[in-house]
Order: sequence, then C-alpha cells, then structure tokens
Amino acid sequence: MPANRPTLDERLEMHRRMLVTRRIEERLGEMHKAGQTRGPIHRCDGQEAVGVGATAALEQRDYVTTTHRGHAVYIGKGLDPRRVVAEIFGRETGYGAGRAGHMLVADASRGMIGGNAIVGGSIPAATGMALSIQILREERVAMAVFGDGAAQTGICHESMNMAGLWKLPVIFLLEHNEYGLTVHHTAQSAVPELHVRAAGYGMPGVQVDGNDAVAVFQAVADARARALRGEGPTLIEARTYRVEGFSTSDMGGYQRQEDIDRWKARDPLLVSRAVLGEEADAARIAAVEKDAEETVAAAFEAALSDPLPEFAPHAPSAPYANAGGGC
Ligand SMILES: Cc1ncc(C[n+]2csc(CCOP(=O)(O)OP(=O)(O)O)c2C)c(N)n1
Repeated sequence: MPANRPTLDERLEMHRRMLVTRRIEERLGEMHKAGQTRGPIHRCDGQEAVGVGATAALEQRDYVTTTHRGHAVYIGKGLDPRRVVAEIFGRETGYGAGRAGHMLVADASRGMIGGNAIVGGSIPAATGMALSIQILREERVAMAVFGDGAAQTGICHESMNMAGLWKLPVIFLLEHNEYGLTVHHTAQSAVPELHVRAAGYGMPGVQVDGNDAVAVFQAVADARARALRGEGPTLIEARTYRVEGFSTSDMGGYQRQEDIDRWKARDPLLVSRAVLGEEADAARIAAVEKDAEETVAAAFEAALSDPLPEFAPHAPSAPYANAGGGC
C-alpha cells in the first residue's frame, strides 16, 4: 500500500503523467478546432493534479469511476496513452475497440471502470462497487471522482448516506472546479465549501489544494487506509478551477479573466515543478518532461494510423436492410 508521503520517484511519475495529460488535451483542442475529432472534448487543463494525484495513491486493484472530464484519471490509473487516444478517435486499438469515445474510456484490468457521461453517475457506481468489496471481504477500495455540479444531484446524497451508514470502503473525490457547465457554484449550492456536507453522512470531510498533486495524493492515501481499516468512506473536496471552457465548443465569456489568471499562476505543473526542483536535479526533471512529450507524440502518431473497426451487421435488423424501396 502506498504510504501517505509519495517518494521522489512517485512524484516524478505524477509530474510526467500530468504533462502527458496536458499535451494530449492541447493536441485534442487543436484537432477539434480543425474539425478532426468526433465531437467536442471536455478538457481538464489546470486540474490534472486531482486525477493524477488521487489515482497515484491507489493500487491497480482499486476501482475508480470518473466523469465526462476523465483524461487525468485514465492516464493517472496507468492506462496506455496510445490506446486512450485511439479510443478518442474511434480506432480498433482503443480501450472500447473504438465504440466508446473520450468520456467512456475503461480498462477493468487496471480498475479503471470508466468515465460516465451522466452527471452524478460515477457516484452510485463506485458506491455499489464498494458494497460488493465489503460483501466479498476484498482488500481494495472504490473511488468516485465527480464535479461540484454532480454534488448537487439526489443520487450523490443517497449514495453518501448509504456509504456512511454501512461504512463502505469508498472515497468520494469531489473535483471542485467552481463551474457546472456555465453555472458558478455559488448559484447551485447553499454552502460554498462542499466538504462540510460530510458531517451529515457520518464521514470525515477533508478539503485539499486540488492544484497540488502531493496534497491530493496524501488525502486519498489517508482515506484509502481508513477504508481498508473498515472505518468507512471519506469525502475529499479538491479545490481547483476550470481554466478552459466547459468543452472545446464552449464560447466562454462567463468567467472572470482575473480568476483565470490567478489560477493559471498556480498551474499544477508549475506547482509540481517548483516542489520537485527542491529535491531532484534539473536534468532528471527535464528527462521526465522529454519522456512525456515523446510519449504523447508517439501515441498520436500510432493511434491515428490505427485501423477503424469493422462493425458486424446487427442480425435482428437484417430484415429491414432492404425495406423501404417500395414505400
Ligand atoms: C443527468 C445529466 N444532466 C445533465 C447533463 C448535461 N451536463 C453535462 S456536464 C454538466 C455539468 C457538470 O458539472 P460538474 O459536475 O461540476 O462537472 P464539470 O463539467 O465541472 O467537470 C451537465 C449539466 C448530463 N450529462 N447528465
């Protein structure tokens, strides 16, 4: 089990995975503008420390469910960037053989159960997994990643109540990026600090700096240890900010430029590099960053030349294949 304090090697790996995620998203943003993606992409630029820091504190056997904004979670949980990109572009080599797309990437062998395009849907899914873990007496945990918008859904409250009541081994990781679509959190929640709600479900509520991967790692490692001791769930509110639009087709205009600038100055990659610079020499950090750049370039090159899947005809529809000619 990972200790609460990540080692230097683990922090360098988190830095590398955050940079891989960033570069994938930047490239996707450019390709969406050029009309080369299958629909808009939900980017997590500036939020990578949440998904990467949290998954680094899990073991491969732990389950994680995420949202429509899940790239950092996929890469953090150790999925292959080439197969993630292939899935986004509908290629046969993608994690869903090209049938799922960017919001629904999953690899059960790594506990990455998938993104979920239904707002709030990741929460009961992970809670149910935690119930099965408890019944089967397994040595693992489930983690739900969800946004501040999803935190307002009824299913979120029901799941947390059940998890607190039954002391389920689940971690609720609330990625508070201040917006649900174009709506600011102060217009959708009676309280600005969402971790305080944990008290109502009989579980600890912790708030962390969501732009600091180490802080997120430590909070999740503590929550995981608690869950494995049979003490039940934890709600972690990771405070961050959505510096890009809701998706690549968002025209923007509803966020204050000074807020964007303030958060960009605390970009998780800058935070990570500054902390690493105190312990690792510059050449080691540069090597990690070079590796990330090369990994992403190779992932796009390979994925974009991978074949598209061949879909078998849907047998029950066969009688209709030639119908219509006489109508
Ligand atoms: C049940 C449901 N309602 C509405 C939507 C449309 N929708 C997609 S994302 C979103 C906002 C989600 O906000 P939040 O949970 O804070 O996640 P964020 O986009 O900020 O990461 C909405 C309303 C949906 N996909 N599912």
